[in-house]
Amino acid sequence: MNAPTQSLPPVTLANCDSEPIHVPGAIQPLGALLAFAPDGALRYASENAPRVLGVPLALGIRCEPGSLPPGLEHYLSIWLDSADPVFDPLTLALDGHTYDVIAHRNANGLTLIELERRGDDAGMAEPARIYRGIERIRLQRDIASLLERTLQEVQRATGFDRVMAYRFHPDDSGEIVAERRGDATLEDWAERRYPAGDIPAQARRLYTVNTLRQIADAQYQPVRVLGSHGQGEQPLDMSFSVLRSVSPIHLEYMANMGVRASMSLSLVIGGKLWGMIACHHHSPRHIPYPARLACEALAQVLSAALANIEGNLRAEQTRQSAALVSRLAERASDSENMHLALSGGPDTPASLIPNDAALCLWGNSVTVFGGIAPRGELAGILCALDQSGQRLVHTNNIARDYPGLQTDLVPYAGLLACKFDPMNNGWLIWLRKEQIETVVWGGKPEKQYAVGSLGPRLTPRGSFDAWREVTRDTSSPWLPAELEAADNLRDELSHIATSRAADVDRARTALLAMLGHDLRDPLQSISMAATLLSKTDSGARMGERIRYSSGRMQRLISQVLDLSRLQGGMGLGIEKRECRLSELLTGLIEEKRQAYPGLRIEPDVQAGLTLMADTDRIAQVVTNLMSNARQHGAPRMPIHVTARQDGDDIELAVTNHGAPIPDDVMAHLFSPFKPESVGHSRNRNGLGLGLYIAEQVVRDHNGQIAVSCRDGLVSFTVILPRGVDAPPPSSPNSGDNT
Ligand code: BLA
Repeated sequence: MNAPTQSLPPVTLANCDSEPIHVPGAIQPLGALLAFAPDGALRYASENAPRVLGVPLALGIRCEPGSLPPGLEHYLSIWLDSADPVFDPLTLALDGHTYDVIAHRNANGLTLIELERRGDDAGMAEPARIYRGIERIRLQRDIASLLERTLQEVQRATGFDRVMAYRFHPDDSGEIVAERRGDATLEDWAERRYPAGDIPAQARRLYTVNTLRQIADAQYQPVRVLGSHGQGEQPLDMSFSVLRSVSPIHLEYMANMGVRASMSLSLVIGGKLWGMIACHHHSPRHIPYPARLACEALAQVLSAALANIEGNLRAEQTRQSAALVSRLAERASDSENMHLALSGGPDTPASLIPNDAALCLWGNSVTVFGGIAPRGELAGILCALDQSGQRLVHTNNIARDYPGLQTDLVPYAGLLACKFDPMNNGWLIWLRKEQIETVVWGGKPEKQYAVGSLGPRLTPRGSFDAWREVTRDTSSPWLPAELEAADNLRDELSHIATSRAADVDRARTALLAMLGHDLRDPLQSISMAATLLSKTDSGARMGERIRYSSGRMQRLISQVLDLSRLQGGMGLGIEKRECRLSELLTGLIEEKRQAYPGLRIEPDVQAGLTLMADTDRIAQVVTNLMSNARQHGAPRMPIHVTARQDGDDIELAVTNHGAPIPDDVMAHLFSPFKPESVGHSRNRNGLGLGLYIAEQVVRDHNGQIAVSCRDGLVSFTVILPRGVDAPPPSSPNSGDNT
């Protein structure tokens, strides 16, 4: 017989997830294995098969009639003819030993027959007794008692020293969620966490389809499985074999823990490994096949019950979170203030999703519903969230995904945020700590574990350290249902915010129109009366002041009126005629000088500039730019007003000396409503509408307005097309150069 040759790299800690554990080329020495081709030729046999069966065997040919034990020969022909891949087990007496004969057809169409010798079954229950446990498991109503009861049944059935329920987290790490120890001196392992790599991906895949395995003695000597074809032959696929030899890495792990025997049962829900029932024994322990099958049945009943409970829990959770979302939405629509709405009741957004802190940012203030607020400035957090350009932002590793936010969000590692009100910077935020902080490592003094040739990684302590390493800086992940709940709340609140914004908008437009129309008339009268008053001796000064103030007020009202027209979509009603720009500028500069004696204005205006434009509106733009330059420019420094023709355009600039405009002010310079926090100094003298309207005027002239800050100068530049019908500039000598 030839040993199948496999030129695979040696298995190490680094590559163990690519170890092909389904084709180990060996079995555990509990019995023997034979594999037959569909034509009945013996293709593989374990090296010990001739001894176990007491007959000589030749690979590559059919067994001689009468050479196999009679029962086996009979069933072999039935199995070879059967279309089903799973065959009934039988027992066989060979050489004074009882064997369980377990047969199945593998993925390559080979019929595998395994003979497993019965061991000493002291301390193990009869299968019938084990099956009765199914009824007791079924009576349990919640996950904890289901697990507890199943562990109890499995321990009674098998007598293992330790029986654990091992549950996978969404990141594939595992946690011991329940445990029964047969010996009071054993350490308590409940709640311990293990990294995903302790059960590598290929093992999980295998365990999802093959739900039962045992290692009767981890110090076994594997028995080789030999094939008929020699070199280049495919190794035998033993995915569903009961005697399959297991990974040497896992054997070392067991040795380091002092565990001599194990059995594990998969808990599979919806095709996914939910967890395992894992059993340990500190001396060799071989569970007879019928008892293992019965345990597997318990695990399957448990899986079905878990699936049922989890399905109900999920449905209940969805129902509760929908109810909570609608309660919060109701409160929000009854209140003007999101903070009061969301915090003013028994439940808050913190109740929606498990978190270590939950906050609401809205209108530049914050409510913390639970936990402690993160360390950083809200403005920075808002800014980074906005930059994401998303309405739902989530990560379980802030340091990796939003490094800019990491220090601001200390002490948190996980972030789920959603934007529900863009007008008011409204964000709901849930935060989670690093997982490691919420997990305890046993706490009891560690027993000394052995360390094998692969180093300390393969010990429970090494495992925990590895888990800590892979979960550093990460929180538990945000589950799909949690993201959906957050998005539902965001959706509801954002509808409310949008419809409120629409109401506010309508009210504002009405107010603006009222201000514009109704206040203009009385102001006109005041202004006229002031003119009369200023002509009398005694009232001259008072009259001037009233006239000045009412003049300013009239300008402000005009702006408000313009705004209401713009917001109402009516436009500014621009009427273009020939506009003599050079003369207009001269006049406006003169007016400014008279109003502010001592103000230095240095014009450099090309003579005779004309364009097609609304002269009053252009005057409004220039006046606004000069007023800004006067208010914000460095005192006693000149204001430069320049105008020149540039091809078909006219370029007009108003420049003052002064510090650059800060970025936050710059961002809202041309918008009608500035955020409360910025631009106080700029708005001191008015509504801050001037530049907004100026930009609209310029835009209505198909022009552009831009600002630049450099070399200690702040410069507003307006480019206006001259318009096709405008006459060419008059000769340079014909106008007076201001
Ligand atoms: C398999 N690893 C397993 C199994 C378990 C664990 C339960 C199933 C086999 C069995 O039933 O014994 C892990 N067992 C644990 C853990 C505890 C436990 C976490 O009792 C905690 C109490 N294992 C590693 C590392 C590697 C590794 C680092 O720890 C690889 C780098 C490999 N584990 C590994 C492999 C298997 C395995 C390859 C498959 C064994 C097989 O079926 O052939």
